[in-house]
Amino acid sequence: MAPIATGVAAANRELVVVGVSGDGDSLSIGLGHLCHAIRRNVRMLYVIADNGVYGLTKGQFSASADVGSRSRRGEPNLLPPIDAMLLGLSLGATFLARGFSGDKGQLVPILKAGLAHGGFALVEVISPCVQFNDHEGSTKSFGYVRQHELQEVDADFIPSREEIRGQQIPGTATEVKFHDGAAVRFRAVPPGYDPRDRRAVEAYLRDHSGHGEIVTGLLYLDESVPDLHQLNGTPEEPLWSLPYERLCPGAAELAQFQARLR
Ligand SMILES: Cc1ncc(C[n+]2csc(CCOP(=O)(O)OP(=O)(O)O)c2C)c(N)n1
Ligand SMILES: [Mg+2]
Repeated sequence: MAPIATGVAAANRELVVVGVSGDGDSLSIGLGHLCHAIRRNVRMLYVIADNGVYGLTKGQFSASADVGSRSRRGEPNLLPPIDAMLLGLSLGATFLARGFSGDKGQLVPILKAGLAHGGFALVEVISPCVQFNDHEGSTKSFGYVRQHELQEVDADFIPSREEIRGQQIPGTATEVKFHDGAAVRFRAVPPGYDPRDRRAVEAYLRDHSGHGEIVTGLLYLDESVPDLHQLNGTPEEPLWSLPYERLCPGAAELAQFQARLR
């Protein structure tokens, strides 16, 4: 997604560019692409729906999986996670935020702020996978349904459960329980937290990572960095609207250019 979004954004300043990706796409398979979109400060909102697995390909660990976290089959993940926020900080990202898919109260303003940011806004949304419910003994597990279903149409099955919601209180940890008893602890940044103090932000994130809590909120903001358009001097008008005469320098210009290379 990132290279396509970068091209779209570079070619047309008038578009509002929003890209939605996964943790596998962003932190494993497409990590290089994400890194360079951050470096270029592409004017876009980049949302990572982070569930810690490659959901589409049946639940292998992604690079955001925590050490010791177990797969559906029970194997533990042994590799250390890549923290998208710390990654962003180290690459010079200008807007970093983390939210929880079950806490709209916090997430909606974060997404609005990301859309208003004049550069690359990275929002990681912790989005627990519905397959948490896919355990032995459940009559809504994939296995149970496969055994009992009458296959009339070729469709997959997602068990339906009550929506899980949680409201975070700034500065405190909020525990969110899942239907299978698993829990995730979120910590919204405390009042007075300064998202412009890069060193303090990094120290805060490092202090809180690895203790079973997920720090959320607008974590880092820098509005002083030029975006891709300022850095590359892209034209004000969308590329598609430029007339042929402006896009093509002409034969004489080309001959002059080639002469310089001889
Ligand atoms: C370059 C490349 N490698 C591998 C794949 C195969 N593939 C398709 S989806 C996927 C996992 C995506 O995981 P994630 O981004 O976390 O999305 P989720 O399904 O969890 O929402 C993989 C490995 C691919 N599409 N492209
Ligand atoms: Mg995923």
